[in-house]
Amino acid sequence: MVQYTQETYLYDPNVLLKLDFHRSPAKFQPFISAANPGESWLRVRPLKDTDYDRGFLQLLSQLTNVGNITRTQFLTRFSQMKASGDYYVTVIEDTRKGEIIGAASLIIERKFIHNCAVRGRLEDVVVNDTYRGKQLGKLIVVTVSLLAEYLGCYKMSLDCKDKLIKFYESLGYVLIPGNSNSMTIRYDEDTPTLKRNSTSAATGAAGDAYQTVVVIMPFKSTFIK
Ligand code: 16G
Repeated sequence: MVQYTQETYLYDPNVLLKLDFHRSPAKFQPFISAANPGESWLRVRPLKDTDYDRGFLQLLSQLTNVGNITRTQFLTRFSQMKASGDYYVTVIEDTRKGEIIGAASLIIERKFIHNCAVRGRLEDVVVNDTYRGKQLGKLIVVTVSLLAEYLGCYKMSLDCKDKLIKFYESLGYVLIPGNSNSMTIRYDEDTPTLKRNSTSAATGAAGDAYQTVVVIMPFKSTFIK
């Protein structure tokens, strides 16, 4: 384990304490929030530069292919995200073990439309499946969804597998009739140059189709200019 003299958050952790979980249509039983996640040993917080040593990447590998990322690569990407100010990678830590057990990212996209609005994208949602029954999937998604609203996004959207539509619907996301398609073109991940040698539309296996689900924010703030 590497010893750090100082740790850096990706974004200000205090913002998470300002979120009003009563605004979410999600039903928490019992009621929990980012500030009070239900167990004294659970902590909802922004990603830290030290989370390389807390199993963050191993957790992401429960979602998709992560690759062998070195500490330097991780820290470089972390710095780029922090400098941009538009990445809100949020995690749940089991502080007893110093291990990241849940994660979700809000990415802010800056637009010209809607009076130079900002929109949110919900990405890379994953919860360690050995922590089932603690509402942590709901907790991490609601946290970043409320964060998107707090930051002034006019909408937040996500791509998910069909089997997850019910879950996201219970948190306020809707399939917009006539406008719920997610289309993808996949590029060769092994080609590190801009010149790609393979471009093919991803069709996915039957029953594995992706849907776009959107939540429209009930109010707008002007937090992000
Ligand atoms: C899902 C995730 C997306 C992630 C992708 C990885 C959510 C809401 N959606 O679509 O964020 O990046 O899976 O799959 O978490 P890929 O490796 O096929 O891109």
